[in-house]
Amino acid sequence: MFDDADARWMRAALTLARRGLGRVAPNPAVGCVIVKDGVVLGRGWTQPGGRPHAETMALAQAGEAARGAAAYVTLEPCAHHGRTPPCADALIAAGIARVVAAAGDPDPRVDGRGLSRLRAAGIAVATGLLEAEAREINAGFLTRHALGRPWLTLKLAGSIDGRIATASGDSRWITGPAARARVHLIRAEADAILVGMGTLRADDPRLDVRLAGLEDRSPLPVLLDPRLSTPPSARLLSTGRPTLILHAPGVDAPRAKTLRGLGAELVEVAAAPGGLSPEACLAALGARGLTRAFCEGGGRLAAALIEADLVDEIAWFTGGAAIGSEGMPALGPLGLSRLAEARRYRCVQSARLGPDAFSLWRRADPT
Ligand code: AOF
Ligand code: ZN
Repeated sequence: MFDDADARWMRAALTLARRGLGRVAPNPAVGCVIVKDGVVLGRGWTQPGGRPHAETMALAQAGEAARGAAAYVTLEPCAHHGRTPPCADALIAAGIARVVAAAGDPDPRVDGRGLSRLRAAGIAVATGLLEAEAREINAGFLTRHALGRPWLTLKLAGSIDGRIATASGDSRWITGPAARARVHLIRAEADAILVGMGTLRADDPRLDVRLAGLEDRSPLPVLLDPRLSTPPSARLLSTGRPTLILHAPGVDAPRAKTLRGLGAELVEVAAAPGGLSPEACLAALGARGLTRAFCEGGGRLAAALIEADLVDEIAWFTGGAAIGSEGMPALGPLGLSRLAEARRYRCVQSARLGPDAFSLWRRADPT
């Protein structure tokens, strides 16, 4: 059904799709390439804010030449009337002869209708080419549709012995510039970045993207602040970017007013022993349309998310310092007595970044 050229064009479409990550929520990041006689006539990807869709952009580039061409799309073209007419109709109107789609769209407004509309119009339709790669790019969109919460990547950065700071809290820097640049790249592809109060107090972070050319890709900062104890002087509140603060019921009203006055958006979520309910926090982010969340600490929040089995992926950065057992551990207590009870992750990627190491771990399927 597919030949080498099909795979090559779909790979190009997947590369274009990635450009949208972190800027298109709640929409998926889709890529589209329009090809005729081995020549690319149009390239498109979902635009910031989620519209125009990838197909619209690629068709506009191809113009009249699209007649008789093939379209490679990383997701089934949409079939619903949103802010613009359906992409399936646009492909039909442009005279596209063949559509190759990598994956289906679970949005109930689409869900097979895009492809059947194309088939009904006499277009040759093939699906499933590089589907795993496409699903990987849209893990956020798919997770939100399936579970009502964003895909969650947890960052852990520690010493050679898994400590994130010395006993006195000194943590700058365990990893070097190359590892920290990679963290900023992950931030750039996230819709939201989560931290707990321990990290806010210890680091007073800005949680933005400080990579040349990607400064406008900073995700929405989300503070998990049960009792609304964020100090009004927090650097995060003076960046001019919106900040979301999740808090427990029954917080101090004047404090809420002060934080709102500084531009923060406050959302109440259910409490749980020791803080906020991790499930309720992620559900609140999903309800707000966020599809990709990146948690940057600290150890207690990380442990709570792992315990609730909400962590889809762990980005683990190791620096070469040996800190010793007085140092602060990467994870707070998990209360395990038997290893059989431990959450398991499997390594799917690893790389050396300067003198440091990076590895990516995915939730292991239950055995
Ligand atoms: C496509 N190409 O590039 C994207 C699609 O709010 P709307 O009207 O933009 O519709 C959002 C839905 O459209 C989204 O849930 C998903 O089903 C689809 N996204 N479809 O054909 C694209 N981003
Ligand atoms: Zn569309």
